[in-house]
Amino acid sequence: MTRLHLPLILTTLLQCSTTTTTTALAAGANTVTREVPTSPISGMKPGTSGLRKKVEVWQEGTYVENFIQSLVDVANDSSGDGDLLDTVIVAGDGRYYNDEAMQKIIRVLAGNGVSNIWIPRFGIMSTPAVSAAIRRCEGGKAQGGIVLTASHNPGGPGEDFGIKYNEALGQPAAEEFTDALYEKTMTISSFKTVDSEDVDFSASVGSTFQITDSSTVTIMDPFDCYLESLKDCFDFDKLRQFAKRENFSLLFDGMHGAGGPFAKRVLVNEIGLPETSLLRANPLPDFGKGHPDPNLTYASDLVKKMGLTPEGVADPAVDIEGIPNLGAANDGDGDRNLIAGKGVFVTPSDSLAIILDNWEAIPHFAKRGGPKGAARSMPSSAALDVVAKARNIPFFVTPTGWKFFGNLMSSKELFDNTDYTPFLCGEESFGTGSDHIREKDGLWAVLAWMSILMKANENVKEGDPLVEVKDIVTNHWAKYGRHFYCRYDYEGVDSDSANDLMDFIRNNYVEGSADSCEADDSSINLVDATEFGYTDPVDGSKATNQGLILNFNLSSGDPARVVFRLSGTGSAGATIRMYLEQYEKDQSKHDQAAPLALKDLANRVLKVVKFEQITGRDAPTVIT
Ligand code: VG1
Ligand code: CO
Repeated sequence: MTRLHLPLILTTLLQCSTTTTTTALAAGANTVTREVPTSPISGMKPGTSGLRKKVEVWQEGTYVENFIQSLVDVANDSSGDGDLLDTVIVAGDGRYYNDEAMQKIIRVLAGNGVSNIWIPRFGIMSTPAVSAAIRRCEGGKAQGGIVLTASHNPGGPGEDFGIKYNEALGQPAAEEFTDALYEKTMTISSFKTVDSEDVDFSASVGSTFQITDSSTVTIMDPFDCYLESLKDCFDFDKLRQFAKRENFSLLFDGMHGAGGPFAKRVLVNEIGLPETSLLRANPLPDFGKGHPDPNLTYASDLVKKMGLTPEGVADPAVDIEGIPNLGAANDGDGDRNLIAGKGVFVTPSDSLAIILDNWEAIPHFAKRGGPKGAARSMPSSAALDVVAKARNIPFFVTPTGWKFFGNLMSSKELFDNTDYTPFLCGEESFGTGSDHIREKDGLWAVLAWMSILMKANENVKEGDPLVEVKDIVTNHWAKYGRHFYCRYDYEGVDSDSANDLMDFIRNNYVEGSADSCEADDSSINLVDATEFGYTDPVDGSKATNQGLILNFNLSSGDPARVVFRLSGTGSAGATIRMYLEQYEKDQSKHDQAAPLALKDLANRVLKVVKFEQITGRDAPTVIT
């Protein structure tokens, strides 16, 4: 099945232009293509989202060239109709090695005859902005985007670098593409490149660099097309008014990732919030030595400023008054989001469900009569399902990774199947988004929550106390029940032990029986266990081994669930993720901290799967 180069039949495309001025700067015109012999390098298998390795691995020899040549070959092969890769965006999240890798990529693309190479000014763009630019810039002319990021993984020497590819509709490359790419990396014998000079990424927008007779680099505006797509989703005029309200304030933590400049452009320049609303909005190659993952542990500054403890509950020692109404953070490439209110942390699974239930507040949905489809990744909580059922919205449960949402969102435009747009989807790992693009979108989530707050305060007079995030969340739980949720991550586990754990669960409880599990005095009983597999409802493609699900029964009669998965985004060893979820309909019990509410379930499941015995680990690295 070919997915590249299908005729674009998008109706909402805007003619965002990449060129405003054209200064032809000859950096190496007439440069002759060289074919350089190389040999396969093992381990270039993309994971959940692109290929991530230690930066030193990428720096070695022709690692970048081998990977990019293989990528170009697959893109060309998969076009099916001989329509070769012609227009490509290359952008990164600004992490260490960004610029050097980009220069190498430009040469390989030019060596392969790619005519138009679009580079954002300074080389930096968030992942959602790349997705928007592929879809909209110059009428959706780009056939793909090469994104240099390891997302939420730390950057700098000794840390991670990564590359992922987005296809013609702005969607992360499907498994079919990445599998073929991996195959190519195993058989590669040469790559094509040119000996051109470096391109100056700081040149003004619209500058063009002639790399060869047939290849040009154009410096593009990173913001325009993305901004247009957000303006289609939200009412910027009204948000600007709301931002002026005397008792409204917002705090956004860019974590020194690529999302910062976009937050500045959108929240400050467009919506009019003061610059003091931004923390760490300047991208840094090592993310200021931080871990650019917006969760309770790594976004600890913001969490504290929102009046929260590291467990995500209100800190009684903090006066709620001085706290911003809305707090948010992005990850390294700006596609994740953390949402908090005064003394309240909104779990990503709850955030998704609440956005669905409040679609009337978001013009992208409201002006088209509400969402026609919704989806969550399997390990995310069932909070979304409950709302979707109540509101009669078709919903889907997909494997982990944004690429699995792509077909659902493009069902009509790619396959002439059922139209599920407008579409809302998300993951427990702080990812939320809609069909305005084909990636999760950190800023979109911030504007969605600001829009929800704005609507909730429509009739609140200037100067009166505002309806807060906390009110919205607690009302939601009262209406639908609460899905207590948290995730334990065990990082740096020895790969064999991690596989042993999965095998133990699979052999004993999935293929064996839940009865083999000894009861104890906790009254938390294993009901059954399954392994998640997925058949894409749109194109029928299959994904297997997508996580082990253990279903429990609590003494209250409410269901509980624990999922085990191995991470596909790490660059060394294994990370075991354990996702805990427990439903509670009794409103009087909704006020507990999630990690506390889930403690008994955690203890029980760790015993059931003999966790410590098999992995040697007695505590998680991070609880989110
Ligand atoms: C993790 C998350 C997953 C997310 C992926 C990419 O994958 O669990 O939900 O889609 O990261 O997000 P894994 O395989 O490590 O669990 V990002 O913002 O790092 O591109
Ligand atoms: Co990311």
